Amino acid sequence: MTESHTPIPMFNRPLAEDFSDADLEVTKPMDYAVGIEAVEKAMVPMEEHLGTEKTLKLSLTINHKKGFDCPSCAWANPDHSKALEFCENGIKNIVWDATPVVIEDSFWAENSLTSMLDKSEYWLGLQGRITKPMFKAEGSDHYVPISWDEALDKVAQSLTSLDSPDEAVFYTSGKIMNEPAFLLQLFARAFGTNNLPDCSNLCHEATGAGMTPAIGVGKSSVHYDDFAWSDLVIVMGQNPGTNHPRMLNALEDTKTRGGAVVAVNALPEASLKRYKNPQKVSGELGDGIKIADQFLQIRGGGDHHLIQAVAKRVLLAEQAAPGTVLDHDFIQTHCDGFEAYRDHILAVDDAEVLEATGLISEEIDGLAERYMKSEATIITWALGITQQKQGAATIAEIMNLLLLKGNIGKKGAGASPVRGHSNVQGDRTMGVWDKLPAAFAAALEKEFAFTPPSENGLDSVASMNALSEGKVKVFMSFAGNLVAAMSDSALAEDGVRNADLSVQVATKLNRSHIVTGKESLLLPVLVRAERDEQATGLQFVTAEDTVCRVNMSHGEIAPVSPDVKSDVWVIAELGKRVLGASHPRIDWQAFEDDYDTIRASISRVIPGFDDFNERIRTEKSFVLPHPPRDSRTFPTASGKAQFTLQQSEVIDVPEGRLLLQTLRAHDQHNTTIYSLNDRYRGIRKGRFVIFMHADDIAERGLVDGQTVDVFSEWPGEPDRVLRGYRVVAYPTVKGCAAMYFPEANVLVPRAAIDPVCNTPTSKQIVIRVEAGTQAAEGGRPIAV
Ligand SMILES: Nc1nc2c(c(=O)[nH]1)N[C@H]1C(S)=C(S)[C@@H](COP(=O)(O)OP(=O)(O)OC[C@H]3O[C@@H](n4cnc5c(=O)[nH]c(N)nc54)[C@H](O)[C@@H]3O)O[C@H]1N2
Ligand SMILES: Nc1nc2c(c(=O)[nH]1)N[C@H]1C(S)=C(S)[C@@H](COP(=O)(O)OP(=O)(O)OC[C@H]3O[C@@H](n4cnc5c(=O)[nH]c(N)nc54)[C@H](O)[C@@H]3O)O[C@H]1N2
Ligand code: SF4
Ligand SMILES: [Mo]
Repeated sequence: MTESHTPIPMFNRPLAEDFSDADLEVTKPMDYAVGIEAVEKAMVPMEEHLGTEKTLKLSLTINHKKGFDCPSCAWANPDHSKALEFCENGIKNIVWDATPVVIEDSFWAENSLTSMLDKSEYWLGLQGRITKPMFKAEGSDHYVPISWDEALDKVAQSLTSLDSPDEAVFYTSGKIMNEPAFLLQLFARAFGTNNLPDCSNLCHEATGAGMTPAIGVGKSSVHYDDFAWSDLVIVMGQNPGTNHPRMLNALEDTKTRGGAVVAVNALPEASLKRYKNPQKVSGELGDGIKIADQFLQIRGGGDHHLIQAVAKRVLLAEQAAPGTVLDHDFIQTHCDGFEAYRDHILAVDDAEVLEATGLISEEIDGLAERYMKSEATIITWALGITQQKQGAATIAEIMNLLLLKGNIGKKGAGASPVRGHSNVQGDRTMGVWDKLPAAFAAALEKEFAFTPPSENGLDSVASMNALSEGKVKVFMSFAGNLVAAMSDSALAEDGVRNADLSVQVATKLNRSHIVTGKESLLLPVLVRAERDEQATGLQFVTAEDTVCRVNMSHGEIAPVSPDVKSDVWVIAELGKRVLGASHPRIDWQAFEDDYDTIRASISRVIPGFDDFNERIRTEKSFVLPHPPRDSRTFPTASGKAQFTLQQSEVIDVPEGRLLLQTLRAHDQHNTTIYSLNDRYRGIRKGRFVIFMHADDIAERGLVDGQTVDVFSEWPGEPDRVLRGYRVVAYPTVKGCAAMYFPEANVLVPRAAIDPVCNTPTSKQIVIRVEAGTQAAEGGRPIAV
């Protein structure tokens, strides 16, 4: 295998040589997901790129008790694993990470930062692994190599010379594991700040905000096996075939045991129709299995009204035949607030529901019938629900509906948010949060003998706003790409340029490495598949999946370079330099040498991790306690599950405008673009497309395939524009359009947030589409 900095496209044969959208191909969307070709799509490039030996080693150890945790999504392993526990998109992530292609020194000399501003995320990622710490001096347009010692001394010096610890911000994504996450929050708090924004703020923040007031816990209340025992699974605002592919196995289990699946989505996603399980003969050779027994194609942002309308039908049926519909025992024994909730829901305006959802009454009747008949219902959701102005309110409403029939703490039933990054849930459990609950603060104080700051820190949106205002001097990021992932990315870029120092701890190049503070450091770390050797030997780390199971993970292959360190090592080295003298009870050297010492501290600080080291070694994985799930105990203020009253709101879309959602293509992981294809939606070799309903295209005097400009509007602000997009006629709801994230973040106004949890409303943007004159240029669309 050659090592060079020539980009080697991995999943896109024939290649999109010039990285432009000139060759875009559009075909009919598919009506099934996965199948044997999905495995081929992943395995052939894996073998070509990594060789047979690495391919075998990685594919047999991914998601296995003695192997490593898939770095892609947070979907759970079944309680009883099969020989092969991976999917096409997990493999893509691993090949992307474990590539032998590295960035050579000549690359940095040849490519100035300014010249790379024109490049796409796809191009940046294809350059290969970062293998050396790099430094960009103030006024310079190039990164140059720097030693680890010098790099870490620079960070330490910048941090210790700040006027206040709150001038520093430490961003993380859920790509980092429990052990580094625990150390990162410890470092920030011992340093004196709760400025710990994370990708959750942009993702599932609404889930915690909606669930916690209802049941006292903001995490999934189901076990993996509950899917098999469920009578009804309602999948809302989620595209499992692309973003959680092995969830289709769990839905197949539901169907096989006689349960039903209802999908609620703005788009007719292929995986919600049929699933061909590549590990079953019927999946490989036959038609596979039908997934959704009922599909509700909902208008963007209409889910809150839908849930209220279902609840109203349930309550009316109960009134008509008292004692036959609701779970009265559960409501009486375990819940508070039922009467007020009932009166509130009975007043729901039916006409408003139809307007907001775009559904017909019979469709809602059908779902309500299914819900009433089901003895055990699971509701799952993802970003179609959370990235809305009413995100937290909708989730609170989902909890109300579940409580009506006692669907919490019952076999086959529950609330199941399906999270994003593989360890995003674990990072929050480890305390990565801009808020610091009092009990967590007290436990940190007891363990490490310092008083953590009590005032809330900055979340992601607030951090970016503070950067724009020049209030953040040091911006440090682990495993993220915030300038691309953040709403109003043009504003985000200007903000980061205000920082004195930006520090990116990362594996491969992304936009946030090119758009920097005055000084900038790029610090290369191991990927999950690589072995992590420290002073006491080989280390392992842990991650928590979306159903609260903590899994062990050890890397299998040799690191790409000896200069690539672990996330733990980077934080511990910084800890020694910045806090070594002032915080003697924090033994950074011990943490760095032996990760068992980190887990020992976690077991004393965080409930549910008792005997962490022993249990993870003997059991390899264990499920964290969840009082509502385990014993119908509700850690709310009242000690009961709480019905809450949520106000619904119909989104105002002015005449002639459309409601835009921004979403993922099949060949991307967030801001990492594996190829320019989106197979299930029929898109090849291009990303600068806008999916629109045929009538919306015609009404604007446009034609399918035409080049357009897309403007987003926000009261009192100038329009944001992306030019040079291609119109694709697509079966969306009329009035609703879709474009790919992260490019479309140029259009998301910074002020567009869910007021409850400050999450950008990335699925709810008012836009105007006009005939365009310019084509997209090079790797990037033209943003004005
Ligand atoms: N391969 C791959 N896997 C991933 C990721 C990835 O980028 N690539 N990202 C990871 C991360 S961090 C996350 S958070 C998850 C994201 O997983 P998803 O939430 O599945 O991600 P999106 O692509 O944003 O898709 C959102 C879905 O919501 C639907 N939708 C949009 N608006 C509405 C609405 O108003 N109502 C309803 N009911 N539906 C709506 C869209 O049509 C789409 O199907 O995936 C994780 N897994
Ligand atoms: N418009 C719009 N915006 C969105 C969304 C949307 O749907 N629409 N989705 C939002 C969501 S759900 C999320 S989660 C965010 C995602 O935003 P982020 O989490 O900030 O972005 P990622 O693209 O996941 O960051 C990946 C980078 O992590 C680095 N990396 C990979 N593995 C490791 C590792 O093990 N250690 C370290 N230190 N670095 C590593 C690589 O360099 C890679 O470039 O975007 C959000 N933004
Ligand atoms: S479903 Fe998610 S965690 Fe599982 S193998 Fe696929 S990408 Fe990895
Ligand atoms: Mo996410």
